[in-house]
Amino acid sequence: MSRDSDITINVINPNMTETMTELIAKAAQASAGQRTRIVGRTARTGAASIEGHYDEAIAAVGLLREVQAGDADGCHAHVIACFGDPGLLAARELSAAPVLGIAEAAMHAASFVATHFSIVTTLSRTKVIAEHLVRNYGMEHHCRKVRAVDVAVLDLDKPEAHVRGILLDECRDALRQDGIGAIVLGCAGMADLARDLSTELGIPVIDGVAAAVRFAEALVGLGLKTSKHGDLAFPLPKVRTPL
Ligand code: 5HY
Repeated sequence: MSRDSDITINVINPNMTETMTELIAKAAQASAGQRTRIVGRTARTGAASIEGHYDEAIAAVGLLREVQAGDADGCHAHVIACFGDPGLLAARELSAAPVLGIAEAAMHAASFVATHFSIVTTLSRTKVIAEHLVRNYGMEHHCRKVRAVDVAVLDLDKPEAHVRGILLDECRDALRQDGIGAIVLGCAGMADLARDLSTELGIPVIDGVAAAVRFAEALVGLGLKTSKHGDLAFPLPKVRTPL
């Protein structure tokens, strides 16, 4: 694929809330290059929002179904737009196209622009999921702390939740206390707040949706695809219930 041809990126919201997919797709298209078309997809099975291990487990099949649909439509890369990166490795098995999780992308972007960062996520109960990912991605050296604002995922876009103010206060505490140079936002539903918070705080505030879209473009531009040698080879043929 030559560097300047059109590409299509399949941006999947693994929860079942269409309004959240609209916010995510808008943020993705706003951060994408001129020749990139974003296709936003919403899981049709699973949970209205993903706020724990159980939600992640039941969301995975719905996510994989949308990866399959994106491949059938010839998309060049997939983005899993949920901060737990649910089903990431299974999606990489299923598809030859690059698959980016927004948590992994955001952490790597943060590590390129700051030696240390903190993550600010939604509910306290999901902090452990982000902490597991920090270890899985080898980010323990860079990530100083995972914080939570205890606002539910589906309340993030409610004006009465005062999310911007609450996030700003938590980010300011992180700046004062954690010895960091950047903040990673821990939910796809915060994608539209990153630029404004970054301007207000004067530090990089990273939204994983934008980071994943840009990294996906770079991988496609490099002509890189998911390796089909080893653990990410296509699933072995066997009897399975269809996705
Ligand atoms: C997300 N949940 O990005 C995660 C955020 C979280 O439905 N979309 C969700 O709290 O883990």
